[in-house]
Amino acid sequence: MTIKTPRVSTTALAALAAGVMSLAAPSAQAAWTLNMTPGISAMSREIYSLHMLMFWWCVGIAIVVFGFMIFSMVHFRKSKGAVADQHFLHSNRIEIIWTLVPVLILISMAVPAARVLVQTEDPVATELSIRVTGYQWKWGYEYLDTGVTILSTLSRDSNRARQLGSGIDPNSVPNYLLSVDHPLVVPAGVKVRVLITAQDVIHSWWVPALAIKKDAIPGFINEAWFDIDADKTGTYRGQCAELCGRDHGFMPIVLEVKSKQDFDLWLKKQQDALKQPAVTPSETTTTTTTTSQATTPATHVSAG
Ligand SMILES: [Cu+2]
Repeated sequence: MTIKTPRVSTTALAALAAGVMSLAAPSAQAAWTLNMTPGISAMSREIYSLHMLMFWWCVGIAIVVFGFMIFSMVHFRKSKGAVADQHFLHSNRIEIIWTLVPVLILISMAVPAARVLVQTEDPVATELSIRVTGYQWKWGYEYLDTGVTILSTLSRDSNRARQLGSGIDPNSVPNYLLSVDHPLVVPAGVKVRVLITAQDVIHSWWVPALAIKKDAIPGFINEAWFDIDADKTGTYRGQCAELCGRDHGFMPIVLEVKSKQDFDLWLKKQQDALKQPAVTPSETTTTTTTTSQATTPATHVSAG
């Protein structure tokens, strides 16, 4: 007993010290992003500001209400000889005040919230439309009127590491479960409309940097839009935010934001690739049939 007790407390102390040290380390603190991100567009910043406004309203209300409660409980406690006030219970003035104050608070919250909500639902004057389709368990992106489509699946590294008994340390995989084979490429400084739907079950397309989280429902099309700041090119990540089945955790979203010029070049390249008579399976078959008399079909097929 006497040996065990100090051993446990030493372990606990060591754990506590490690915890405190990790909290104090700047790198660990950087990972502690508990709040929403202000995002990469004017709209996401609007939503962030609205969120902060509501947050500070809640903090203020909590301080006033709990402060009043705690003060009353301590100051007017029975042990100090406090007696319940009978007049306070039916005071018209106080009842009017505690009805009016919350009404005013609610109005002051509803007005900016409604303004932002109307803005988020206004996809007019968009230059580009992308249809986002959720599948079990990947995302499909179609650049409308361009013929370009992308199927975005969990990256090979993450997929291998996630397998039971893979023996791969997930910490060794960069952006584990947050990387894909083909990211969604979008232009910065262009108003883009996304039409979100699903093929099988309900998914949800969530990209925190855009402040967009919309359900993808089979048979329905949900609309959202974004206009990324011209200087915010780079890679941003999101996830499916609706429990959609066994592999729900394995259908991340990766957004590659390019400048308008780079995006146009990329799109053109994709379209050119579509136009090119690539070596298609049907072509291989033709080659195979024409050369079948030369008794070399096997090599042709494998080469194709
Ligand atoms: Cu999903």
